[in-house]
Amino acid sequence: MKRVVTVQDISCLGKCSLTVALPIISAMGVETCVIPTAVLSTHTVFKGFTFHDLTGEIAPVMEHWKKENFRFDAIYTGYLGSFEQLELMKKLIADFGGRETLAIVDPCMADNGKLYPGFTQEFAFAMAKLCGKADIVVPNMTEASFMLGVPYRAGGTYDEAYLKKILRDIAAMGAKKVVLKGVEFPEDQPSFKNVAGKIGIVAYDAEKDTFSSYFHDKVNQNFHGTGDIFASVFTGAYLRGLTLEESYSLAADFVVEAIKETISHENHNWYGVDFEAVFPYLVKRLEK
Ligand code: PXL
Repeated sequence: MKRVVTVQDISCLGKCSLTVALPIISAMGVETCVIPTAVLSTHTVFKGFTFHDLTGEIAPVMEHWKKENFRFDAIYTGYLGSFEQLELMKKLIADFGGRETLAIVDPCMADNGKLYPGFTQEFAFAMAKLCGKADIVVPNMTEASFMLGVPYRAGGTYDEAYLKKILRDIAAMGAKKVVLKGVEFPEDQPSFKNVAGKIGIVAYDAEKDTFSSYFHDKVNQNFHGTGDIFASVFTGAYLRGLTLEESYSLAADFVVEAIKETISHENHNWYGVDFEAVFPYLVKRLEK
């Protein structure tokens, strides 16, 4: 069985970070070790959340694991709350990474043109340095723009040439593969056809200098935690041996299924999606 270590916070209620990564990756048949970075009563979109920092535990956990000679097939980092945690993640990748260990970094810190509460442009540049140590990074357009220090351009306002430059510039920071989420073109592009009115993923493989993509119908509702669900399914799928394209397509499809399930209930909650109800879909797709 493949084994991943994922590092992110525990938002006790909120359906994001570790409370989605652990069930999803485990359900995909991959052993999921965790390093919790903090305990929050909820994610930071709620008002009045409590916060208990666990940064001091990270190095001791890593030291113990080194003594035990544990190995991981992948390291997957998500929401990180401080510069110190970014440095610790570089050390985690340096100490446990290598040819047999994939480093996946989700630079989870922004969406819809804005940084999440508590984050700064300086943090985004520091996150870009962590992304430079990764094999695969999975930013959305907002995160990519902040990491590059360029103005955010909303979906549908850019063309293929602009998008390809963003992907190449992110890869130039060091990552081998860039999986960019939430891409929307206003109309068909030279290499991306049948994309008008759709949303999708464009990925860049820097070693091969090739682009690939997956576009699907847009569901007009934004939910919190879907980026974490995407990164978790992507990680699980890739470790289960799916190709890069198959992995991000499955991740996107699963997020859409979870959103559709959520909005099919009249009094659905606003803070996260009902991914728990669509696990059968995920498992069936993996069996194919
Ligand atoms: O879903 C990303 C995320 C994870 N963890 C915490 C968050 C957020 C987004 O705001 O606040 C604590």
